[in-house]
Amino acid sequence: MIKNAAVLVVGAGPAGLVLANLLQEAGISTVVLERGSREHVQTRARAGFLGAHSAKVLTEHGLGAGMLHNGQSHGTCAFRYGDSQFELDYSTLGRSEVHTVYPQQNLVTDLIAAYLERGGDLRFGATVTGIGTASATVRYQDSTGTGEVSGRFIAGCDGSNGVTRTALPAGLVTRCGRDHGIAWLAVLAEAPQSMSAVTYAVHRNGFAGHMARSPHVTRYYLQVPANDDPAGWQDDRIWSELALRMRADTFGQLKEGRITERRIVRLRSDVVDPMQHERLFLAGDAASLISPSAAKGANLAILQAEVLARAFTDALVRDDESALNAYSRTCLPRIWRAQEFSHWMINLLHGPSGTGQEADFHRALHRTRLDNLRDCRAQQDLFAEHYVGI
Ligand code: RFL
Repeated sequence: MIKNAAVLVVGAGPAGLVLANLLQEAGISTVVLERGSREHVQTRARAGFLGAHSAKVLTEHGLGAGMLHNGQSHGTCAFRYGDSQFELDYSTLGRSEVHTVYPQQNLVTDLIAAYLERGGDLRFGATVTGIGTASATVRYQDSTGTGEVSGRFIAGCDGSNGVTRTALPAGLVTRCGRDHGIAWLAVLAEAPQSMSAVTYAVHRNGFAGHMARSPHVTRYYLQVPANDDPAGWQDDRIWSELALRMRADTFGQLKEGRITERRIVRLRSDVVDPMQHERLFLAGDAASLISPSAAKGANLAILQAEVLARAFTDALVRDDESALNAYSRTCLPRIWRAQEFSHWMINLLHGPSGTGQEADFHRALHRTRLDNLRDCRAQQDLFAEHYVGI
């Protein structure tokens, strides 16, 4: 039996946990229902790059101790293409902001600990199966059977395959999106970073990426055919393909290590508009899935959780629902700005395939786009502003 609370939060990812912590800080009762086990959510490796705004939100609300202590500040990225490489020190470009590298599973672990330490009600193994948007009721299933819990509001923070977005009535809500037709083999290696910067390599065989996660763990990406089987990618094959696309012979060998994760990630994006109906409000991937090409998903989730926490607080403490009514209007322009930049990054990182005059034409345009970023200060400032900002 789960006790009723003012806000029922579905999902304990970055969106749900930041929201629950901020509401708890404002003295608003919450209950978080999470399908997975605590161990599952605390070990789910996904994001790693937190933008300046995310770091600020976490720090301002006393949730940033782990990030500040163990995270690494990161302010450069490099592009390799043809036989050249250039580096952008984005900490000195645009708004002179940096990323903090802090693995998402560590952040989720910190947020769970903070919420529970302050007496939060978080139910693991509780799968939400139905939503009453007008009554703010949630039906769930856990090890004891099925149950129902009521509140004043529901926050749908259960990701892009969750149940809350399906509760928005089709006739009143539009959902647009696309499968970019591109897949990455996402790899985690028990190895220190091979380069000092995030490195994006454009190669005829496809894109390859290198990103730090911690002093002992590095994330790599390899563009692969959309229906590829990760089991076909043995460690040796991964390292040799990475070395080829990263031009390791020219720019330095990769620091290899045991590969602990290999999974196919399809690049997909979508946006739900509006992100709210009656008493239900979506945040994070539930509202908008964004491809990982520009590392925006967790950052958008934190931003929306912050906006939503403020709006719920206005409604519940000050009896003012104007911010809640404007929630979608407040968030959607920022979501679209992040979507636009992520889409631009997809085009920058993936060269055209095939042969023939048309492919050659697109290849030359693509190379010129990279040259422009290398040579044009105005482009670099714009890039930096969108790359770290939200
Ligand atoms: P999450 O993290 O998916 O959490 C949703 C939670 O809801 C639970 N759930 C349910 N609970 C109860 N009942 C149900 N019916 C439920 N259905 C689902 C799930 O178990 C889960 O715990 O969503 P949230 O909070 O919106 O956070 C979004 C981020 O996780 C996501 O956008 C990022 O990971 C995207 N992303 C990155 N974002 C960044 O900002 N920077 C990065 O560097 C970055 N790298 C990445 C990424 C995503 C990746 N993948 C795997 C797609 C790298 C990768 C490889």
